[in-house]
Amino acid sequence: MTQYVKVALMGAGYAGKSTLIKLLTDNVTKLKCNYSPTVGMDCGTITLDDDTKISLVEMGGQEHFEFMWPDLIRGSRMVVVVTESTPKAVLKTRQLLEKYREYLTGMQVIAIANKQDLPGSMKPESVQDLLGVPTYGMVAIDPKQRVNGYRLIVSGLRDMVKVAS
Ligand SMILES: Nc1nc2c(ncn2[C@@H]2O[C@H](COP(=O)(O)OP(=O)(O)OP(=O)(O)O)[C@@H](O)[C@H]2O)c(=O)[nH]1
Ligand SMILES: [Mg+2]
Repeated sequence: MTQYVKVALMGAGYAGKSTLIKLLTDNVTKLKCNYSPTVGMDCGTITLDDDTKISLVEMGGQEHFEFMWPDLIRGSRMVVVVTESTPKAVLKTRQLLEKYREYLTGMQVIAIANKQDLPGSMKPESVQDLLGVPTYGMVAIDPKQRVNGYRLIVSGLRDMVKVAS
């Protein structure tokens, strides 16, 4: 029977969660750049092997959807916090992590410092210093980053699911 491993994507609106889901689940060569806020939630699936799939669940980042986050986080093996990489956005993300900390207990949490292509981006190491969780740089609109993104998620789960990486 197929085992589904739930991975929740958390972060403020406009951070790049939907774009990351598209990058990892659709085999497209060009990612559209128009912004349409996720209403409530969105999801995508990554197939690891015949027996294992990862369900990526995006929690809509607009403030009025935040009330759904505790329910959407529940049952996740890992939570990926996606943030824009401007100092202002990272501080906002830090506040969100603080606010939802109790729901993240016992879960593996990593962060993605997205939009590294934009000028003035903080380096992933500096973002990590502020967020206090392992942080990796990303450009989710760049299809060349697909393997990188895939690796981040799969290696974060490595000790829980047996996968060939
Ligand atoms: N320059 C740049 N733009 C990006 C990158 N990733 C995403 N974007 C753009 O940022 C905007 C917001 O991306 P979304 O993926 O919709 O953001 P989201 O986190 O899903 O937002 P909500 O659904 O409201 O929570 C879109 O216009 C994307 O094209 C990136 O790495 N670089
Ligand atoms: Mg979205």
